[in-house]
Amino acid sequence: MQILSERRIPIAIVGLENAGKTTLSVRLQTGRYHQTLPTAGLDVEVVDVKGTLFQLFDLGGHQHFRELFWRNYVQLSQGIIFVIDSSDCEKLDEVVDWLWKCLEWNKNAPLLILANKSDLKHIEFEDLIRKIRLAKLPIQNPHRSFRIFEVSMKLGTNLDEAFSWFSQKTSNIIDGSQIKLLGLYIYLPTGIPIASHLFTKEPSQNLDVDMIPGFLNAIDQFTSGFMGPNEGLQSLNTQNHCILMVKREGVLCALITAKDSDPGVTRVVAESILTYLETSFAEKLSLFRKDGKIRFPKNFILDFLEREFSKTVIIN
Ligand SMILES: Nc1nc2c(ncn2[C@@H]2O[C@H](COP(=O)(O)OP(=O)(O)OP(=O)(O)O)[C@@H](O)[C@H]2O)c(=O)[nH]1
Ligand SMILES: [Mg+2]
Repeated sequence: MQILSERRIPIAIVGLENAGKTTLSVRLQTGRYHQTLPTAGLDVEVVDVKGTLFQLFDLGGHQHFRELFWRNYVQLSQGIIFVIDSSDCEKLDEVVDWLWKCLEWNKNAPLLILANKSDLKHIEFEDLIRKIRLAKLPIQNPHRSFRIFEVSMKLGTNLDEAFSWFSQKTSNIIDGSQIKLLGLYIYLPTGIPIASHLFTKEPSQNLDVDMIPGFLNAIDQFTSGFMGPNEGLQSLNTQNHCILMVKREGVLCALITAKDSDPGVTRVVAESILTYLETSFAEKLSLFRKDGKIRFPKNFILDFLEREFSKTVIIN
């Protein structure tokens, strides 16, 4: 039960450069306003927001980072926060462009739009709503939850209201969702898998061949230390499958799912497995160590999935 409460909901914070994304992330972590620097790449933070544990991907807003990272992280998030600098009218066309790209990449995740910098001279709220074509959102998907708030990250105005709504909308998001798990691998940095399960009966027929080189290449990057601290994950899509890799504290968890599985849910499962491993290793390390080697009980993770995710994770 303790593990369930430690599920981290992946949330992408997007918005053009200088919008106030990092200011938001810092405020959620510390409860205060602090001066920030532009984000080079992305920052990953875990924060408790009104009782919901969020894994925040604070993505760099410069054009270069938008093209490099946004799609990947928006696709695998279970909630999207789009921050707009409402005092900068010149960039609004670009804002609309990228907002709708994000909405196309992820058509289901709850969306929180924050019209930031309300403490400065800014565009009228109604004009902004019209400009970003918010009325069109229910046409794209009538089931997506979305709201827009006028806020000031600097003063903290309206953030309480915005996050009461958002944490409530995102906290029960995986209820009822299912993923089809085809493979599960846990690697240590030495490159040795401490758990490996392939659930398809005839791997050569059922798994795309083109997926294997990409997968091996990612494992290779992990073991040779190329995967830096901020590149906690990689995902690969092939015609029929999706591989999601999450790295934490020197352990890599790779899950292979059927293509129609929601990557956001897959990510929550991968994160929970890693949390479970961390807790178990800390508490029961002596159980795993024999003759100075780590021996991993064969069905250790499968039993965990059966216990905690029997309704979410479907194994062939
Ligand atoms: N006046 C005012 N300034 C703000 C507010 N929120 C953020 N800022 C300022 O706007 C600037 C940019 O904020 P950041 O949070 O670093 O912006 P960002 O969206 O993370 O930018 P990138 O990392 O480059 O994508 C900083 O100088 C902040 O102090 C606000 O509500 N009001
Ligand atoms: Mg930033």
